[in-house]
Amino acid sequence: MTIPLQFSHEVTKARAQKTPIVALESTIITHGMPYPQNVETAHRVQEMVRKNGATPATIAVLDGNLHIGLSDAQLEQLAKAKDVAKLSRADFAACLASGGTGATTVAATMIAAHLAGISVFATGGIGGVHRGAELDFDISADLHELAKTPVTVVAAGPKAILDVPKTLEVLETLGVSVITFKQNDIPSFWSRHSGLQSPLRMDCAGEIARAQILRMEMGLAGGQLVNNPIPKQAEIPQSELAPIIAQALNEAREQGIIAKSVTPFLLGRIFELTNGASLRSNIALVLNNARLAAEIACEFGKQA
Ligand code: PSU
Ligand code: MN
Repeated sequence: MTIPLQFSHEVTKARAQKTPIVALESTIITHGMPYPQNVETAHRVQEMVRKNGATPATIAVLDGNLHIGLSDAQLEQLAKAKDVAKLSRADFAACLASGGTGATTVAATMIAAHLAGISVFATGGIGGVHRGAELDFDISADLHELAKTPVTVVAAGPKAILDVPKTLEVLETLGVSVITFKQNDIPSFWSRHSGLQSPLRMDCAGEIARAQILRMEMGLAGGQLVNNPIPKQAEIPQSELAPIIAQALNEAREQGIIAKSVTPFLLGRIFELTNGASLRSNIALVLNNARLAAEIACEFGKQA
């Protein structure tokens, strides 16, 4: 039996010509942003990757096929679809087996990227240790995937809805390289700063690619998390967001939201409570991450 992989035209061409490719996830499209901003953003992110010298490969499962790169029509269909599964390591293969349709989270996108020979992946923010995880054990499978799969993930830091110090502790335990781009402290998604010291700092894309290549040559499993701070003009200061996040978290608790629904619920409520400002920031940071990921992918091409 073989994995039902389908490559888009442009990804097929990039593979044949061995030019840089950047993987992009699809949960941010189906569960992270409302329509039509989700599909508009997906197009802009793909364009940003192309403009910076790489080919975008948006990843999703459509009718039991694992797509590496989506056509415009497939992207539109996914962005509008309701009841799309949110796939992670646990349910990825089952979705393929049952002919289902699912969006890939950071964890599932890393798995797919690795299968397709793609070393770099751009997203918004990774999942992590949720606040109160000592009671409900809600720790994103994204963290374990970073420990296992050799892909460099460019994000804007752990989402501020999480317990960021605990997320950093788990990443350290799992041996994941946590690198912040061009600053000393960890960015926290909608805000540039968290005040928490980043374990590592790098200032150039070439060094980031080299560290991943050396990691693989040394036989160290797993990838790297690159935290790329949101551009200054697009950030929402932490002090402004803190009460809104607290309210969204309270509502989630009161309404008994659990498991996979927690992150989409919180992102949706924060969007409403900030009158859409959180979405504008989210779009700006994803674009910024796509640019850096393309630069890193180009460096992989030169060094590998
Ligand atoms: N980044 C965003 N929006 C999102 C996500 C990331 O800007 O919706 C998604 C990613 O797919 C990530 C997932 O893997 O949220 C984490 O979900 P959970 O906390 O349930 O593991
Ligand atoms: Mn979770």
